Amino acid sequence: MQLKPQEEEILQQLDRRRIPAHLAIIMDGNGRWARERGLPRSVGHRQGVETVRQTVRFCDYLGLKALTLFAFSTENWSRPAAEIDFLMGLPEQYLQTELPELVKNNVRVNLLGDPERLPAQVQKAIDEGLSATKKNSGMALNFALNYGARAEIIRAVQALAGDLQRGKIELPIDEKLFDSYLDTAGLPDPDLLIRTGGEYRISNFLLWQVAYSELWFTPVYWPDFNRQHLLRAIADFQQRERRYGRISPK
Ligand code: V07
Repeated sequence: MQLKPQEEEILQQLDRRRIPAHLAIIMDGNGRWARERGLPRSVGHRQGVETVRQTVRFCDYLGLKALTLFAFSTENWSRPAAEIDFLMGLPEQYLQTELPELVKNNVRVNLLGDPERLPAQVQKAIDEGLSATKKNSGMALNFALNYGARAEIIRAVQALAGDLQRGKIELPIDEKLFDSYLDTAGLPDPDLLIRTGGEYRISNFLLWQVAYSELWFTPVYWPDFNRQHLLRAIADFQQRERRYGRISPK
């Protein structure tokens, strides 16, 4: 990958052995990016997809094990119908151009969230992406679509309660068992959560999984987020001391 000199410089300073295994991103600020340029929101979303393309490539290049992107929340259904229609075309558009490269690079696509409410066409496009990459053993690329963390937790509890009733599992219920019912089963928890767009909230994203994640916020709008920003986030992540509630060893 051809990097700019400034990018090379930050990369040199990183500890390549301490790249976060799992990065999660709340991709916010597309609408405001467009508005500030006098452009329709759809242009911001389209530019946002371009940032997704670049980010996925770069994370794979850096050797991340998992990348989770918050693409559409359960709350986003309250947006105008025309905007939702446009957004629902993006998964197919993205996969149409990127799937060959994802397959070639051994990336595995996953979906987080409840697929039931997604339009049939979106489900079909994503199913194709899932099946074309399901045997891949490289980076896990997770799209959270019609996702809400509380709804995910409730779905997990419902499935778990069902299995308990049918005698498929036994008490006690511990964290590991509960984890296996979440949409993120089998993935490590995110080491780092990035939110772009200047808001300082988790907004019902991966509530259980981010219990110990480092949080990194930036005012940069998602369409403007680039490799340099990502490298800075990782550099900051590596500067922080992760203690998981223990006291400092010093
Ligand atoms: C969406 C672009 C990124 C900024 C945030 C909102 C708009 C990629 C996908 C996607 C989803 C599933 C999939 C492949 C790609 C996507 C939506 C919105 C709804 F399998 N970007 N992106 N989906 N945006």
